[in-house]
Amino acid sequence: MSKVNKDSGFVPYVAKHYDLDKVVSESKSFYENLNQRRSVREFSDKAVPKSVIENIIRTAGTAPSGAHKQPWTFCAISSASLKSKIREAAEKEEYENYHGRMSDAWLDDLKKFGTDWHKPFLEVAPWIIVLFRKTYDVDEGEKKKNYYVQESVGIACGMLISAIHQAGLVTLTHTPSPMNFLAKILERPENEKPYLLLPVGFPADDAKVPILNRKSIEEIAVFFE
Ligand code: IYR
Repeated sequence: MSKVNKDSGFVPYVAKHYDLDKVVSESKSFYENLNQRRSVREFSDKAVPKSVIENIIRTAGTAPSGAHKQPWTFCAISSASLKSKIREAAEKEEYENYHGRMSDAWLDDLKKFGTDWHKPFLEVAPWIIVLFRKTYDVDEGEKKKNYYVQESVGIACGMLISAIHQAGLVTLTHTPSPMNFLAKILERPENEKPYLLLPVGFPADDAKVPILNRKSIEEIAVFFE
């Protein structure tokens, strides 16, 4: 018997009640769906309704978080002037990255992706989502520490990326480095630090992605039965 009194503050969990065949088929079809996801760097400028971006962010906001603090802010940007400010600042940092800040081994590892310091997707994609992590919350002027912020925000990102894919849109995990310029341009408060930038939109008609293999289950999992 649990010692925790769940008479108040709790509700029954609403289970799906799938039979085992359904559990198997759902697990397979979800894998097959997400296995189609690719990071795409070439976007169409076709508009995406704000309601779609709201749904995607709502989905990411269902992520579990340390003590349910939900330590995240999703900034969704469609303003052309803000997108071009972000592109200009990101390209400035990326130019430095590609011209001395990244090691030769790193540049070599990136060759197959065909990336360089030019980031046109930051202006072409109809939306940019910048995810901020909140190291602490401010409650009536008092700092309240959040828990497992990196883990929580990382999980929310994964769910955001999955929601984008499910909607038939594409994205890219872009980490211009250093990226504090995002906090400045978007005028975020002191407790918010940029975590990840994701352009969101439809793929360009002629978008290409590099040929990559995903590791097999044997390579990524160890079972103890
Ligand atoms: N941030 C740079 C470099 C870059 C780094 C990694 I690790 C990648 O997987 C891809 C790119 C850029 O966005 O070009």
